[in-house]
Amino acid sequence: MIETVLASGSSGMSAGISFALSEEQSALQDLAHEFAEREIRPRAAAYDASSTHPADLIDKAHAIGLMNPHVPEEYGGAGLSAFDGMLIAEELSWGCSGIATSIMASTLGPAPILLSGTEEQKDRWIRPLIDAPLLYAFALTEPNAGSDVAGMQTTATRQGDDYIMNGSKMFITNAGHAAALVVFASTDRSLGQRGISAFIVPADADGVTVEKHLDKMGQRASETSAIAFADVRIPAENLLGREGEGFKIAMRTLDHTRPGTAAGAVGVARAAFEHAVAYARERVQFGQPIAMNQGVNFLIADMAAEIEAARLLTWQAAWLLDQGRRATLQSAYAKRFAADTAMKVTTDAVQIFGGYGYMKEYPVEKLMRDAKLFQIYEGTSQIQRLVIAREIFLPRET
Ligand code: COS
Repeated sequence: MIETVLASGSSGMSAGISFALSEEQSALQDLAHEFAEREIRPRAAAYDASSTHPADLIDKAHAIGLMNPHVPEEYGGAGLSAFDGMLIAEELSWGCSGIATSIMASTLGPAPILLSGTEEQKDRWIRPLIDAPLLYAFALTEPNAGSDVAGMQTTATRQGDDYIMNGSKMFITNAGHAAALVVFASTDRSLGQRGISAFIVPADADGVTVEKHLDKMGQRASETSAIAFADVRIPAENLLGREGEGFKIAMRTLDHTRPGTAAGAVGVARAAFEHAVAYARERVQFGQPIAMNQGVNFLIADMAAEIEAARLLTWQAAWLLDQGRRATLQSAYAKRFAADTAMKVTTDAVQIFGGYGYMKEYPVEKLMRDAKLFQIYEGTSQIQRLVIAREIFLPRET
């Protein structure tokens, strides 16, 4: 009976969900947008061309509080919500997703410490992130173990009060500029994923070698490198969680960070959409703006609807995380849909620009290159589908 349903709610039927930002959230969004517009956009093309690490912009982002916004107040941070993080990620990525990745990867690196670290570990490793623009890298992928995390070959062998790490990692964002790395390694290879453990490794430890950064297609302002570990001695106190919990720590971390990556994809798609709309209005062919052609404006209409849908999925995943609920399924929905949307929208934006769109002189060429990486890092679009299918057919406890 509808009367029973109505009687059960004390604050009215519309309470509990809202798409309106609070005043503080609008101000945060404005802060991130202005930073993207004034600081990031004017430098994006140069960083893309030179493929160098945007240290100056990282320093500025840190100075105004846009780095590591989720660090709780007890460790000196702003304690912003996952939802707030979506607002920042979309705006920074609207400015340039390569520069945004350099800034936002500073959230991925410390995330396992925040999720699984002891009080002492958080005090030692998280607090300094607020005082200085330190970067921590997240080192999971290996040359022969990308999607198949459990297939990793890096080992950490207990020796007295230490672990000795040997192996290598691949495609590690900010590795060459990191103060520390959260590294996943097998402490017992016979146990497969249940033998993986997570360690905090100071980047200057003996035996850690960061290779030259890799020459990428897109997001070139974000440096990506391979790392080698040769008999690296790590104190046992740097183990995160217990031995064998590393795989689950990695998966929980990605549940928390994939929505932010999805929000970054939304930012890239939105930038391409805005350029495409402006161009379709001004480009005249056959005596009228090309926006008058259904072939063009249907592309624009699909872009607009899909960007909104992608944003709402990221907001939903963030909302669940802020409720302290498991968001594996919704994070995968958001990452899969937003990444594929960014690829489609940027490709269509190039199409609308025609020959000019294929030229480096116009902004959509870069956006299309940048978009591709969203379908690959933090789990490919195929891995997101695998996670979604598993959650449908083999749902785990919330
Ligand atoms: N949160 C907590 N625990 C999780 C989890 C999650 N999101 N997902 C899986 N687990 C747990 C499972 O419950 C299972 O626990 P038990 O051993 O106690 O049963 C364990 O982890 C293994 O899970 P599963 O069987 O699903 O692991 P698989 O190796 O078959 O598959 C995939 C895992 C493929 C989903 C995983 O390897 C993955 O996400 N790969 C992509 C990695 C990635 O994103 N790389 C990008 C680089 S990081 S920038």
